[in-house]
Amino acid sequence: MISVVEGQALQAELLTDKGNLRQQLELAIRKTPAIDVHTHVHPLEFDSLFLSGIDDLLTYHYLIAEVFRSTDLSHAQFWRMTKLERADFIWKTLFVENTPLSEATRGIVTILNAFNLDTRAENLAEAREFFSSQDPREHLDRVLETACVSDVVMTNDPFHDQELVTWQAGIEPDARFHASLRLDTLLNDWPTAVDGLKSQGFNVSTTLNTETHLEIRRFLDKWILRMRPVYMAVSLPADFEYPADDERTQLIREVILPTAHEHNLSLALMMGVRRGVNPALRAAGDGLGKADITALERICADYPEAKFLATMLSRENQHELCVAARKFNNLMPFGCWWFLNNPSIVSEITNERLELIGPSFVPQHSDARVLEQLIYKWQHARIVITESLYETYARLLDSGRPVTSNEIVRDVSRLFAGNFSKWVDFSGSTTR
Ligand code: RAT
Ligand code: ZN
Repeated sequence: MISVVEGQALQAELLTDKGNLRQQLELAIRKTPAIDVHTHVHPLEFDSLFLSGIDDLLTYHYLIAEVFRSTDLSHAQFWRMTKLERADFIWKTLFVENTPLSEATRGIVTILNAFNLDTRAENLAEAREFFSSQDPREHLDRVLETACVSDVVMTNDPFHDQELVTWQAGIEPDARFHASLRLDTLLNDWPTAVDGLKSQGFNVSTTLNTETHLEIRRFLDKWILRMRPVYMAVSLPADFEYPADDERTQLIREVILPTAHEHNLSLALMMGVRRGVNPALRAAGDGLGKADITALERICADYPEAKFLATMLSRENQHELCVAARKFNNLMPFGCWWFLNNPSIVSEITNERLELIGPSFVPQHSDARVLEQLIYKWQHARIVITESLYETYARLLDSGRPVTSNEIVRDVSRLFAGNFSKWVDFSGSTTR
């Protein structure tokens, strides 16, 4: 048995052999629990918002978009099907009649494999039987453990009916799940927000005057008290401008940032989405566009006391996001979002970030919507991040500076949890 002192000495040993370096890194990455900083997963307490099992997995909007690449079926015919029929159809089309080469299809394979289910099955009978026979709570624990995720941040828009009903019923979510207060309706769809605010009893007018600002503030205070979010967030279109002569800028300046300041909350800016590029695809119909980095730079410069998390959807924005983070230390880049969450691009972005800002970023979030997606999204992310870090440490070694296992553990913990928890002042599930 190794004594504590000997163990410490071992961990402090310089890793001058690349094989050993890789081994220690793989171990650290496998064992370090991640905080999943942005998902759409909900715990069981949220009833119909809790998605799990093969039918929810196969009807993920990433796969719905892909199935139309390999069928002549019309959108209308597809939407007339029940959820189970859609899942059968997607399985048959993308997994039986075609090889699941894309990232989203491979994700399903990874999940089935994690549960020892047949990845080449002709139909979904075995998978359905497996998922329906699981005890939901034990299954949730098993998924989080397999994914090695300690904490999950949800997306919670208080204008969303089902969210509203659940929170108003006074639920206490599973302690590993944390809210993020999503501001999309408020900042991107002001007319709908006005109706929603009125129906929740807030006295707002369409014109943004002082009284309306105060009422929105009261609305945010109420929801912050109820949800105890770890940050506030908004997804922004590719043509987002700041400052601009519009409601969004006014709301950000007069209401959102003062609220963030008062409650010590970061604001996550998720830039570059183009909603409804093909409405026939419904939730699968969103696209992307290159956003204007100067909007992000200006907001960071205008509010040096505020803290911003930022992710951008276009590959073309990634390098400038790193450069912006070098200029503004109130800016934390996070994740490889949505259409970027593919090994080739995650690898490129992670390398770029390591080269430009060292270990001072949050490399990935899952964006999972269905519980078991946590398994594939994190397994795939860990493989790519391992490669990027390995190459980085190996280059450092070649330059004459070996690292120790302790340093590897420190870096991986920072990347997978520490950077985020420090940024948002988050104490995690253990202390709630
Ligand atoms: O990745 C996704 O599932 C997208 O549909 C969006 O939800 C996106 O991540 C967002 O948060 O707006
Ligand atoms: Zn998302």
